[in-house]
Amino acid sequence: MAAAAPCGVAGQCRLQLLVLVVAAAAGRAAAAVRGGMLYPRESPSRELKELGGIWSFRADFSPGRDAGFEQRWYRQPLRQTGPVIDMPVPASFNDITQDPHLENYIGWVWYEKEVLIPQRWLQDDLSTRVVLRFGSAHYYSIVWVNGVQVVEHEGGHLPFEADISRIVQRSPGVLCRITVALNNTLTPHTLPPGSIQYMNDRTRYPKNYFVQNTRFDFFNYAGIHRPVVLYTTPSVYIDDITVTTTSSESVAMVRYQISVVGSELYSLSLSLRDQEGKVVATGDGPSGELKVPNPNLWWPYLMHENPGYRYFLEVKMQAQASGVPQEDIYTLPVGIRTVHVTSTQFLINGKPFYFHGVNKHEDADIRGKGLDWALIVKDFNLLRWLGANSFRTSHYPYAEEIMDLCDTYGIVVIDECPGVGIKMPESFGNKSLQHHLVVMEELIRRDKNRPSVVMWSVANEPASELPPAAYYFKTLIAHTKALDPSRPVTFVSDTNYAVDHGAPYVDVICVNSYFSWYHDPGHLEVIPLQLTAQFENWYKTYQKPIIQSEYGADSIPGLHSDPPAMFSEEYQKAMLKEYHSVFDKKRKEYVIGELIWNFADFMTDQGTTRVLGNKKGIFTRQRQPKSAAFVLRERYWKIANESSCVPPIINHSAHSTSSMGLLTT
Ligand code: GCB
Repeated sequence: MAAAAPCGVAGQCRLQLLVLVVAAAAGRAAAAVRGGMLYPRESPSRELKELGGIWSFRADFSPGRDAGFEQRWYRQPLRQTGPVIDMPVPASFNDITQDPHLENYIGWVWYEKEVLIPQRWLQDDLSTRVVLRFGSAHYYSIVWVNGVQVVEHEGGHLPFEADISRIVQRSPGVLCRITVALNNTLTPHTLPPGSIQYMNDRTRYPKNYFVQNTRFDFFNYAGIHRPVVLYTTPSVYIDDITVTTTSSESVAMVRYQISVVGSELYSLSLSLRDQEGKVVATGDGPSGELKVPNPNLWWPYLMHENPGYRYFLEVKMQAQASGVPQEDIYTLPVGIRTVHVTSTQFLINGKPFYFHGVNKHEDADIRGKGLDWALIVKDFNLLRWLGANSFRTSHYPYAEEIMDLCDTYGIVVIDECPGVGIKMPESFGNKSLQHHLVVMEELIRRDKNRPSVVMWSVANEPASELPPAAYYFKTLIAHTKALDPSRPVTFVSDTNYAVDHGAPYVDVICVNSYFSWYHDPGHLEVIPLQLTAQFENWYKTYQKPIIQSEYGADSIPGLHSDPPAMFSEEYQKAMLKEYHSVFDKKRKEYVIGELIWNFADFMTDQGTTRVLGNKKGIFTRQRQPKSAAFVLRERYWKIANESSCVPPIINHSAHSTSSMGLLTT
């Protein structure tokens, strides 16, 4: 990625101007995260207002990219400080215009929206709390409301919010101005890491020329990627709920812990309802256990005729605040399920689970990484058509709206944090580690109650052969386990088994390999030998179950070659078949999953190995199947048929779309 240089002074100064704020913030962010981050849901005590749509937007092309701060653009409407364009939210800003400078822009961009706050939210003088919440914004965000800074957040892919009650209550009836400054600069200490490189050779590059280098293989889309909402709670409110579940055949226990903010004097009552609305258990107080006789367990898709069963935990809080009674109600969906790992198996509800699924990206034409309901539902339909029971959120946490559907449909998730491309030695230092710990805290805080999430992945393909990786992953994985003892932890490795310093600390070995592609390109015949050796070496060394967490080949749809040649649809299919024959032997032993790289073609930086992006999708970026999709579909349904104890749900007809309706009910 290249851009016009930000400032006309020495390189070092330019680097500082651009990166300073992000780097300083990375240092500050080392504190543990505080409070809950419940998904905003309406209830009798909570209202919600979506702020999606058109926002005003300006990229700061000034020398140094810092005009917005120097001129304090947040103090008045953005249109008064210069030209603005319309920008959709949620969406990445990169592909919205025809301007290549904006597509490849690095630095600060500014968003603004003026919103009318409902009068009733402001009437009763601070007994209503008004919260401004961002589902995610990439990468570093500073938010002002009516010119007052309300929150600063480092990192894309995870939510952040601010209580803005006092600010909006100061000026009822007038438009409330929300201004966001967003910086997509990556440093060696951000997640993912990156670096700015200034090209000072004036015979080869124009003055002040720089590029942002990254070591990951997807386009560094930026913008307000997920929904922005305003929601209310009473001033005494349910801040967080943590639920864990255990079960035996005839009874399940739902253990809960609730935190309330705003008063010490409150009471809590809980009722757990089934899908018919019948109360199956009740409780009270901030922690305890609910006993559920004859529970309906949460089962993965294709493992049960009724996958994704969720109860609804209604938490009711009553309190007095300054003599005024307050009530808050929050309803949390709860799936009852257990997860265990043995040396050869991954057990969900005590039964062996085989991951037959995909790796995805949040990526599409025009909107980039912006949330898009039509795309989300289409993807779930394709996943179920494929017979996929799982995916990994490669290489960052996905939208909460996606995670909700995983819970609902029973799609099992390996939940990955944005620890991708950690290759530079300096990215293994304390500063990076501290930030990584915080990101895991934020991720677990957000997704801890999701039954679909069965394992955390703390990184993808780090340089785990470097000696500092040992301490780094030991600390990171121990921290993750301390935060959530109920789930196994992994990271995804492409390092040789003999020199991987992180692998001793994981519960499941996740390994990526591209035999016949990046290694021995064009030589499909090497796959059986090399893949067998890969599995045997890892198992011999660690005696832990193994997931083939990536394998794949690029294919250009419509490009044909027989005998199969690289980039043709035939080659992608042939590669799959070679891999599958080894999986079929090893899944009888300790291989517990296979996740194709990738579900769909996706955008990357430009480069000699990328043809308008990465083409390893089994679907195109527009979600049309390549030939490989049919190979995988046949295989996944076959595996599901073999292992399922419930024949009717997997009795699909190969090409019928109406069968999908049956499958999902
Ligand atoms: C990998 C990476 C993934 C890439 C993929 C590829 O190992 O984990 O992010 O996109 O290979 O296609 O090169």
